[in-house]
Amino acid sequence: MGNNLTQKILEAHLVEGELIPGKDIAIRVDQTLLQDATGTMAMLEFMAMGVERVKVELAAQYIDHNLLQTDFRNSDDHLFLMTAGEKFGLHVSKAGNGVSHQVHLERFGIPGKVLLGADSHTPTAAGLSLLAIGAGGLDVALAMAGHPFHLRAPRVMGVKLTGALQPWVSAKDVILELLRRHTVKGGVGKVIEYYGPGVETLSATDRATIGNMGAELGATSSLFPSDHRTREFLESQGRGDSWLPLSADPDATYDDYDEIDLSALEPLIACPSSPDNVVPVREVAGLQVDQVLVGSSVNSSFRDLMTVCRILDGRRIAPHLSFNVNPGSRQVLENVAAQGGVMMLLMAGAQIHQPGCLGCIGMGQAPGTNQVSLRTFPRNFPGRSGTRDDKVYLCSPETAAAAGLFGVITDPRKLGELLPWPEVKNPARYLVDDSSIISPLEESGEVEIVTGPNIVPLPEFDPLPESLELRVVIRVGDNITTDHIMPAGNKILPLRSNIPAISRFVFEQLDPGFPDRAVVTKNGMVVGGENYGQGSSREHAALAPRYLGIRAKLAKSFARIHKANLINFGILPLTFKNPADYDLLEQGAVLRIDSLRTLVAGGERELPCSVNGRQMTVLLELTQRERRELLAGGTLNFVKQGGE
Ligand code: MIC
Repeated sequence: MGNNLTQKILEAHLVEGELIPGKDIAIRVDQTLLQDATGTMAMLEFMAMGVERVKVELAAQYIDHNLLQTDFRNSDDHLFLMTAGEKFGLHVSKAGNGVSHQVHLERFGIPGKVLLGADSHTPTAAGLSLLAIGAGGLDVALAMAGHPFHLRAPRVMGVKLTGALQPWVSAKDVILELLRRHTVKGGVGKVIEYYGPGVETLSATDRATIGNMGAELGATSSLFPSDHRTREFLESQGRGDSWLPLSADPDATYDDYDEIDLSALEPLIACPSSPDNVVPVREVAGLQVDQVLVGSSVNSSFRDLMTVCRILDGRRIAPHLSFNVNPGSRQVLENVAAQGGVMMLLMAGAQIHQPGCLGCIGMGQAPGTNQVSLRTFPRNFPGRSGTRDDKVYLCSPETAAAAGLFGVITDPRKLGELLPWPEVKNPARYLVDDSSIISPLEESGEVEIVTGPNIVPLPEFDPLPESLELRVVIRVGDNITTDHIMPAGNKILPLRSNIPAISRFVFEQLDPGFPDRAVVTKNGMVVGGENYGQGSSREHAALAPRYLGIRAKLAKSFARIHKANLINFGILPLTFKNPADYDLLEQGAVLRIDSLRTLVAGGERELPCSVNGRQMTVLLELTQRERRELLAGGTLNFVKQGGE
């Protein structure tokens, strides 16, 4: 029986454990990715480890999130990251050079490598056949310091692609179809591996689109074979020598199967306010649109932007509508400009922004009250745009452009009445300019790290106590996102390196009284439903609640990265043995666990406890290593005490 590609890459990187789904394994990391919003904290964590230089083949630091300089803070943080990057041997991509995911594809990705990134959309690198995994900043800092990455061996879901996409249908529709079928928790614990004859009809950046939003399925990663399309992209970047062919064995098997006939797909759209709320575009056609945003984290490649340019060429954006373009990188913008695309956008009435994440993380571009916003972004969680009760739809660049012209949601196939399908070919050789990437210095001993007042030292956390009396500070429902727990946006993102300040915003949208109540409670607990903590990799969604005194989260199930972040910062990630107990644990209820350290150290899965005096059982499903981290009060304490 042959191996699938995920197994092959994991096997080649395995340093501990066996590749049996669900079992703890550790893998060697070749490349790391930090962006500025998660990177300041990750860099502080790396510095706390006392390592002189990064120990991976390639470490990249991108400045792409905190691009609005409304005061000194973001600028100070960027200087901190640039000087720390020089000191420790990272490549630093400066503000304005583009979104980490797109730039990493262009300049650094190498097929078959393992990439660990402090951003849940790191699997965009699936476009170049990297096994790319999103993780909390501390896990990435550990990898930079030479530690392996620990995870549960994933199940591998093989998705067979057949046929070819029809005109006006594109890669975004493929991943929206998977979200429609499998929901935002359907990929938890899995790598989604694509195979079959339809794969070669997709370019590297099409594959990147699909990999990016695999994060919305909750998947550990997504993977494509490395073939002639991969080579074509690397050659167009002047990096053809990085190519190598990679694929599953012909007789490979998978743990789960699915199949998509690309020819049968139609344009799809995710309705407010979840990426899996997917319907055919025609079902919501006619709804007035106020704002369109193309680009950012996903669908910001040359092909995507140039497709929009060609559709808008010689036409005008509907008068009431604001149409915005956020290029994925400076390189994309330069190449679009070289082919006349910038003029097409300007003459059509579009606004062109600097390359970067921008509205995708709520850094500007918020829609107005009751406005409908169509975005090619990966996420439309409630309020993430910066506007409460927002109405954000996620769609392909083709659907976005159609709405731009008609002013209402429109099936892009209707564009066929105006113009022939503009099949955009990627340049055989992109214009490449790396002057906005600062390469590591050979000798960095003299470099001084500049730390502005916005960089506040990491809080210290105490070890797990022998017993805990935990009061429920908030009880929430299913699919709570990290945007609910620790919102982003222009006001809060600049506080990512200042835990005391950012903790004031925990659960801001759902319950602004949460931080004060948590502090008064001292040993607090959060109760949640299914898939608690889905979405971003931001470790602040664990770190800030921990700072406020939250010691446990009890949920029906957890999203992968959030659970790892909870352990990293010494928060017990408990699940219900009997999900009906959820009803007993309303706000104010008290759960008591005795002999906690002994139970945790002894590897007990079932923890007996009492709620308001009544007996019940909660589950702690952790590996021995994770248990030791929790006992130490978190992973940083564990590592400082010599833990491996
Ligand atoms: C996101 O989509 O939420 C982001 C921006 O990519 C985040 C990173 C962050 O919170 O800084 C992510 O998913 O990890």
